[in-house]
Amino acid sequence: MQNDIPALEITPERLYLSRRQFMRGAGALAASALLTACGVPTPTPAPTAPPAPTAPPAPASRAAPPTQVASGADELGDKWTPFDVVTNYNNYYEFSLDKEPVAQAARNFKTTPWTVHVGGLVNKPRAFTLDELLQFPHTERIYRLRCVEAWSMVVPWNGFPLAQLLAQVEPLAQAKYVRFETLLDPAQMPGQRDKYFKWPYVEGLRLDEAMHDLTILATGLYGKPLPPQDGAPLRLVVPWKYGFKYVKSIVKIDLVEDAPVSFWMTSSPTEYGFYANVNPEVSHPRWSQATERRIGETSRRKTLPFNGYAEQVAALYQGMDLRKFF
Ligand SMILES: Nc1nc2c(c(=O)[nH]1)N[C@H]1C(S)=C(S)[C@@H](COP(=O)(O)O)O[C@H]1N2
Ligand SMILES: [Mo]
Repeated sequence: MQNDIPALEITPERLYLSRRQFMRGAGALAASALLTACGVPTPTPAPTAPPAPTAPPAPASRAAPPTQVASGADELGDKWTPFDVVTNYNNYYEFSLDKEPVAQAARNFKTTPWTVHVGGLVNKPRAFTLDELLQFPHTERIYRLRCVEAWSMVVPWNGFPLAQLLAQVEPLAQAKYVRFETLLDPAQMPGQRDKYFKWPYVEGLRLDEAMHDLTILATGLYGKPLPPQDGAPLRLVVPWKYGFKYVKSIVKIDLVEDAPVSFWMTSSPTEYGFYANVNPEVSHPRWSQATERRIGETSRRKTLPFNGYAEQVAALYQGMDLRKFF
């Protein structure tokens, strides 16, 4: 099925990075110096009571996945990307810098037992087992996923709002951001032996972004438990941001005072910012973000501001210069 996927029109990250890796020997890489230039403003207050979920609860059961994979469309009328594509075209640098080999490389990834430690600036720090996480009331969310590499998919996720988890630990008033960490286990994740990157993968959100009802922790897709290649057993989904914010196989969530420095900000600080809101008007330094290729389609489509979720989230950024805070 790999043949169904047209080649990327842009330079894949790995080619660029391997070039950089080559240049590093010549002392051409001075990455970290720019990190302090990433100023982050004081967050706006968190929105009040998020709207009730629209879809009926659809827990990703551990037992007997359905044999029939249903299909549908998002609210714009665009079809779900086929299950086989969603689960075979993956970005997951812990397993491979190429997309197609990830599923095979991750197939034996151990997701039980699994514990997620939630702490930092909270009243009630606590460890959640996977079974406890699966007990949060789940919903199905049909979301567009727009990768910074300018391709996109439509994915039917199963999960629960991150806000519900955060409510249980009771963030303190000083908590302004949420920091997420992927499992660090080079024995299982061969990519983590690559010294070019600083492991584990880290991502972050402003607290009000984290509390927004669109932000979910996914435990499944297509009504099945999340496959390892898609971030099992638990990954973040923030549909108005570029896909690299969707940190996979989360083991640690901390409420913090300062903006976390993400994996991609560390790896390539001039190219990847903290916010990473989908924005057709702000080009990546190496390509335009004005259009995208929906996987399975031949012609390109226009990229929508905030990936089509502007109505729900634009208010979070009122008064901010989104060219500066990219
Ligand atoms: N831990 C971890 N999380 C990650 C990545 C990664 O390399 N490692 N890649 C990100 C990127 S760039 C994208 S586009 C999405 C892809 O999610 P998918 O493979 O489920 O489509 O995962 C994100 N989460
Ligand atoms: Mo991505």
